[in-house]
Amino acid sequence: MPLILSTLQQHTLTLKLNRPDKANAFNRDMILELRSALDEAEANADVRAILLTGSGATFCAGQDITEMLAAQDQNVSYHEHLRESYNPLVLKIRQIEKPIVAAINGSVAGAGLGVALACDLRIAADNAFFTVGFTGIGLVPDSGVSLLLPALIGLGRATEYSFSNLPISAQDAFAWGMVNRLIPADALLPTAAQIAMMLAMGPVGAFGATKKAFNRAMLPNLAEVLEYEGELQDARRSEEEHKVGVEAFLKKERPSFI
Ligand code: T3D
Repeated sequence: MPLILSTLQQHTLTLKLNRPDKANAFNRDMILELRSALDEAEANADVRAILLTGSGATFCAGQDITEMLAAQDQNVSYHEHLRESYNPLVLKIRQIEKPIVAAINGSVAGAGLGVALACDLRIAADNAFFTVGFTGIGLVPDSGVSLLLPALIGLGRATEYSFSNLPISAQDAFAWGMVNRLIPADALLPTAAQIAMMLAMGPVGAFGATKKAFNRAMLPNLAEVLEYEGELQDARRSEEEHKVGVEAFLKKERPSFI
């Protein structure tokens, strides 16, 4: 079963994260498949807009925590993992000179939030939830979340929701500017596809140049921030808080950090 489902219609490539029984959490293979789908989309002149969404009831739960546990056992550096996985993925989403729309069909957390925030537009189902996620397992926001979240909702709210790890409702996300449109859940995909197809019919060269201008104006330090997140994440990796958070998640318990 492919981990990324892809369909091309009216110059719009829909990419669907496809691990619905795992809340579309990213494992290594899914990240690689998404990266190569984006590389192909970038090179294919027939693709003029990209729509990213999730299968089932969740957009994406971020890094697969069971895989993270295996990486712990094998002593794999989180910094190296980020360098090979989410950092190039987030940079690619920002660098592709074509509009990328995220259709957020349910909960989104962790690196899934980073990927959604890196997209150009976010169209969310009215029952979607946005959880920062990282601190819940004793980690630091990565995948660009430490730059993109405060840029979109302000430092105060970004700090509050990173610390509390409480979900942000779609309604608040819309009111705070993190989401461009709210759509009733059953109409999300057709509406988001229509928006992406309209963009595909537009001056895509100018859209690409606009992205470059916004990247330069608002996110000139994105690559450096991704590197720094990796450094911090590596330090968090060996902390007791991370162990406690992961164990609690796997046991479906509330972590006790004291
Ligand atoms: O180097 C590195 O890799 C470091 C990088 C880290 C990047 C990160 O992304 S860290 C953050 C990881 N993600 C999280 O902490 C989020 C954890 N998940 C959640 O908070 C919730 O699952 C959601 C808010 C995303 C969705 O909630 P809900 O109620 O819709 O679904 P659920 O019941 O919690 O999850 C459904 C299933 O997916 C469930 O499995 P089960 O019980 O049906 O067998 C759950 O365990 C599984 N699942 C959810 N998230 C993950 C996951 N399995 C593995 N990894 C997950 N992240």
